[in-house]
Amino acid sequence: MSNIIAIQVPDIGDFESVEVIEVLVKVGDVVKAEQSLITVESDKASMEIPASHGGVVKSIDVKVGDKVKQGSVVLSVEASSEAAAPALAAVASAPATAAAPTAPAPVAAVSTPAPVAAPANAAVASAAGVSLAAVVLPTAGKLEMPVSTANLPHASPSVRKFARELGVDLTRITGSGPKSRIVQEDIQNFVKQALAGGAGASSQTAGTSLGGGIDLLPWPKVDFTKFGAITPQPLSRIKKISGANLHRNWVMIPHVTNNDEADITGLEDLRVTLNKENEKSGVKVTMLAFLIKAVVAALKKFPEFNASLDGDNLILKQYFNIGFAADTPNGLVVPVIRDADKKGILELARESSDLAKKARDGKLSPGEMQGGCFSISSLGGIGGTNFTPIINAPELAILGVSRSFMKPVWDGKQFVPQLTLPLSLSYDHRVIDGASAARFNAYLGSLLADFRRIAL
Ligand code: CAO
Repeated sequence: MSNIIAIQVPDIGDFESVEVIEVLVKVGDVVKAEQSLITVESDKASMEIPASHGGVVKSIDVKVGDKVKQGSVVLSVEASSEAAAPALAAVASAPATAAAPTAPAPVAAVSTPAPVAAPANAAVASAAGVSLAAVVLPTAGKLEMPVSTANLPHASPSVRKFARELGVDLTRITGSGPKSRIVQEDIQNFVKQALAGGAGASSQTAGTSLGGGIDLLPWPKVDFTKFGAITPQPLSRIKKISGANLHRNWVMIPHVTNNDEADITGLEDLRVTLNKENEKSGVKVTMLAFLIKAVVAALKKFPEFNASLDGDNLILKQYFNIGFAADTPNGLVVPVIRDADKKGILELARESSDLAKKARDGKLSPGEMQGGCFSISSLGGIGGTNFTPIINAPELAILGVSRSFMKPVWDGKQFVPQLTLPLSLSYDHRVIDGASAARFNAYLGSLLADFRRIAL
């Protein structure tokens, strides 16, 4: 024996009529007593209207946007005689066949239990001054205004519950519903974004909740033609690849840059002399070759710089492959000089020059850009005083070199001219401390100031 029960909106307190903003069930659903059926919203609060009885939903009498008040029929359920009692367990165990149509039965009009409320907006929530628990706990009798002293986002109780189940902090979400209300889809999108962002970041995000994700505003959409003529130009293949890598590295690695200066007065004299002596060899000795040699010596002294992070492990490398940024017409590439520790200055100069030419001609093989331990980005031939080079993951540091300049230095008796090379060392602060970076950079400077130290 079953009967049809029309479930009505109960006493909702001082509210004359409220708008239906969500219908949470559909025809054919088996609902339990106390289960939320619809969410309604006044200008002050949103609340869920729960079922007074369990059963199978036979018809739904409201839709989103309708105005309802106390006594409005929300929907009808067909309840068996046992299920008609508002006992949650009885309905929960009702067989699926309960959904089968039966002969028309008398319709009994009943009101639902007291609604469950949530604040319509933060201002109301904080004005109410009650505890946040009221948002989700059923209240007896009339609607009580829920609350919190904090700014609560605008979302219905069911959406709040959904967010709680997923551990999502609603204050991080911008609602796409009417009056910026957060709807279930906003939470699903937020979780999707967080998962997509976290997928490539396993070691970095380990132990971080979704609340620790990067929650950025959407990229500005501007119709540039409103302001003048434009010419769209696709990014080169190299720019697309290097851009994505640079972006990941910049976002995922906590960069700090230590700036220092090296006295290269003597080294530049040596370089010029060597080039004069080697004029016929066809190999031009570059500052880059000296830098590679000095960097290898510094990496030997500070092994944590010649390493990569793998989860909680530091992978210390026993080899010394040094990459250098090469500017090409199509964008930035980083060829790698392998086993730089086993090569002399002339060999390093020749190899870096060959690799830079190959890079500019677009002829580098993938293997020639792999296996680097540390990179150097030299803008010295172009200009600048200092800059922040972006670490080439999974390396832990990169040396940026700017244009050398003459500066007067006091030697105790007089000012003497000093050719000075700016060194900008960016390092991964998860592994390398500021003091270690300062020591590495200062040591590198001391090697460049007196290259004989490399032999020590
Ligand atoms: N200070 C002053 N002059 C410098 C210098 C410095 N730090 N470094 C190089 N120079 C001079 C050279 O002596 C050379 O002068 P001459 O022609 O009179 O001999 C001139 O600048 C050109 O040098 P170069 O840059 O061609 O040669 P290099 O070996 O120093 O560098 C390479 C080679 C591949 C690093 C360079 O060509 C290059 O591509 N640099 C750009 C790297 C880049 O884009 N970095 C940014 C990446 S984003 O972080």
